[in-house]
Amino acid sequence: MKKLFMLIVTSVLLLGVLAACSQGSSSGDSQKPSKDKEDDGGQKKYAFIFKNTGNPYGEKMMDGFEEAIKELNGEAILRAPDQPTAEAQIQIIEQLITQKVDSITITGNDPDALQPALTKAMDAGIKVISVDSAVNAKSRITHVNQADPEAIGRVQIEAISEMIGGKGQIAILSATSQATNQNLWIEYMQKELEKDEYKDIELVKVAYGDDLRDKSVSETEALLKTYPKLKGIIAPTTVGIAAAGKVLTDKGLKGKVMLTGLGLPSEMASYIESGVCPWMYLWNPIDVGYAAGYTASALIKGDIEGEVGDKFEAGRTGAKEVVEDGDGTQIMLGEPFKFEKSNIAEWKEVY
Ligand code: RAM
Repeated sequence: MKKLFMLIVTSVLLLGVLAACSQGSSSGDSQKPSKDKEDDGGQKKYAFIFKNTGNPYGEKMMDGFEEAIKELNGEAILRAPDQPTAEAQIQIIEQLITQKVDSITITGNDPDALQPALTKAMDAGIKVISVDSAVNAKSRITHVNQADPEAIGRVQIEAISEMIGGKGQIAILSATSQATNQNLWIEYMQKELEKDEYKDIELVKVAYGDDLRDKSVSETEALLKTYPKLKGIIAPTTVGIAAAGKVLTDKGLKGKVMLTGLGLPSEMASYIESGVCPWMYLWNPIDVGYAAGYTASALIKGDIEGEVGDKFEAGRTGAKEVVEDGDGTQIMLGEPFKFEKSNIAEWKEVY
């Protein structure tokens, strides 16, 4: 009996030692992007960093991201600095590394300046992706792109040209001068403008409202003052286009200075209905944030590596595939959608 008792005690002790050893090895691996980490059953921490606070577009994107993370039983950590700068985002990245999040999804305020901080995050095993405004290919595993940038640039030039009868001065009211998404779209606008059919259109200025409402208002006012013959404004930013819509309305310039660009239907409905902005474009920011959440999860689970040809299911937004993007990769979501008088009432309730 005593022998049996000793055997049980020894076995229990041995099992305890084995369990302690295996726990030790898995916690030692917890910084590495290994399979062990995703199998540990703990709730994953998914961080999202937008450009800056106070932008309803960013809030919609974060709503979609949070919705996806809830479906995935994870914890969503939603952050945005007060100002749309790279420095402010770097501080947040550093905090998230210390917090040991499992993924960071970032809308970059600069293509290159975040590279050291994001590389540090990836070295710590954090899955880093960009969405909406890309960081360079070395700073991320992949990028979630809302719509084809060439199409985004082209449709805005086609629109303003039609609105002003193919002739006259136009200006662009952008976000920050470092914003990768706006800069890429503007590049495609400039390429489009080289076509012969636009030879009578002159792009006089690219102004930067920094996605801040007041600055976008004062930049619009400055454009109108400096270029009294201005015929049209393209604002490829939801903050900029709403500010320009207000200025043109307040100054009674409807029909004199035409407005188009990328806007949130909920913010732009009255200007579309009044004719200040006859039509504009966007995509569904809720779906963009949602698909980004599923992309981060597929990386954490090891379902994809972010390489060309990788495929995964992004919840209600369906099957996705990783494709090429210059020297990196991306997931392309769709085409820009046109909002006009006939459909704005329906969409202004959605986002
Ligand atoms: C603003 C932001 C965002 C952009 C939209 C169209 O809200 O700059 O990054 O995608 O506009």
